Amino acid sequence: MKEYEVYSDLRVPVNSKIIIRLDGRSFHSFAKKMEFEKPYDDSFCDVMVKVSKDLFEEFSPIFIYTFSDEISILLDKVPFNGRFEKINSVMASFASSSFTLNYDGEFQKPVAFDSRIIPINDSDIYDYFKWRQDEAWRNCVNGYGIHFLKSKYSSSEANERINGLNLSDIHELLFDNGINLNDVDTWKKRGIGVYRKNKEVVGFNKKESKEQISYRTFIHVDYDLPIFSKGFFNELF
Ligand SMILES: Nc1nc2c(ncn2[C@@H]2O[C@H](COP(=O)(O)OP(=O)(O)OP(=O)(O)O)[C@@H](O)[C@H]2O)c(=O)[nH]1
Ligand SMILES: [Mg+2]
Repeated sequence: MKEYEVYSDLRVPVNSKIIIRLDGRSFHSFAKKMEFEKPYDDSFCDVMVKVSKDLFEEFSPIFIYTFSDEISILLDKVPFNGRFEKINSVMASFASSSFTLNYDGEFQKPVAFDSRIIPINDSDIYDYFKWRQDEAWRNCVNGYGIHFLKSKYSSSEANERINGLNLSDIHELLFDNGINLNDVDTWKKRGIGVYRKNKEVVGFNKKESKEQISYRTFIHVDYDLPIFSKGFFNELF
């Protein structure tokens, strides 16, 4: 019967870096049911960060980037010998379990994440994350825009109105109504990064009777990401 497992030979090239992107399934309805704050729910964001940290501890990636209901994981070593089905199913189920363990509310039904694999050249890593960060920004402007319009108009009229506006129109509309996106938390505009950082530790060298500085790495959650540049990624690896 083993021959019926027709996708089991599908492999990711093991000599390249890969990005795995996870995305919450039907989180629009989940957010509605759970009455998440709009446009941003701090406790939901906390859970997504906890899931990202659990993924970081388990799979030791170089970088994790999260906004809204998605998580991108950059790995320099391809896990599970590149077995496509294994990577996608383990990553998605690990994220779903972590979400369930870290979430405080009562579930009406199980949550799920989908997973996709993107083999990536070093030279494309910046472009990938810039693409996702631009999406985080669009999400932010649209999120504040629709939230504002729904406070003034019916849901259908608000949707109609926002469809006729581009990002700078929405920015201006919000500004004219006392909402300055420059004052919004950086993580809402640029997403959140998880990566290793060095910490200076001052110890005492008994033999030489003097203070000694060493470095330890720790997992840093960056709520204050810069707008991504190539330099940001050059420093990570
Ligand atoms: N209220 C609220 N909703 C959020 C927040 N973050 C994410 N969401 C919801 O999650 C959705 C994520 O978008 P998508 O992934 O495109 O939509 P989805 O419903 O998850 O659909 P699939 O991913 O295709 O299954 C957004 O449209 C929002 O409705 C939040 O902080 N507050
Ligand atoms: Mg989703």
